[in-house]
Amino acid sequence: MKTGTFVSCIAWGLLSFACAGQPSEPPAAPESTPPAEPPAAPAEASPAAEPAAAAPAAAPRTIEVPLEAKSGSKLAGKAVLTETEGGVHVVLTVEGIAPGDHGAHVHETGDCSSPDGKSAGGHFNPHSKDHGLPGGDKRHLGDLGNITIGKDGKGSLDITAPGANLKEGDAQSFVGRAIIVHAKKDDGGQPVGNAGDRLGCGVIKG
Ligand SMILES: [Cu+2]
Repeated sequence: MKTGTFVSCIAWGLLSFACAGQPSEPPAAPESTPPAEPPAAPAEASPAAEPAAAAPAAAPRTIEVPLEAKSGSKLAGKAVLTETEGGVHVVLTVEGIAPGDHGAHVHETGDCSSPDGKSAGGHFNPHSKDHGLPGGDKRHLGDLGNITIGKDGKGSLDITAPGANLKEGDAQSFVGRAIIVHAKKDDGGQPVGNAGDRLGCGVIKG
């Protein structure tokens, strides 16, 4: 072997070695990067949540209205109002006033602040009808007739006011108005039944 060949071989060997040693593989890092995994199971809409939120309570709406004494009376009591298919069912219970009949109405303004109860305004009468007693077509929407008080000073009235409701903001709603119990009987006369002073007042709050 001539020296030249030897050198060549060495050179080739070195070259080969160098070539072989040349790290020709692509860097491991990029390939070894794990493919982005899909995010952990996406939160699927809970099937129970939606129907539960969509179904409002079916119970009829009931509002309890405590009455405050007015015009120096000793009246105590409350009204319980429930919206029904036929109107607003009113159960009025009162004590502490003289035996006999006392006019009861829903008045237009939910304000019982004045000592005589007149802050509650006139009868609730959104259809501008004549005043009347229950049972007739001629009536204010807020006309409830009379509550009869016994010798013990106690009495109750159970009546449904047709056409009224307890919906917020509705033109025929009793919400935001006031219940008044008067000193005298509502005789059905115009314009408001001659029922006299206001002995009790309660704001119908929604
Ligand atoms: Cu009245």
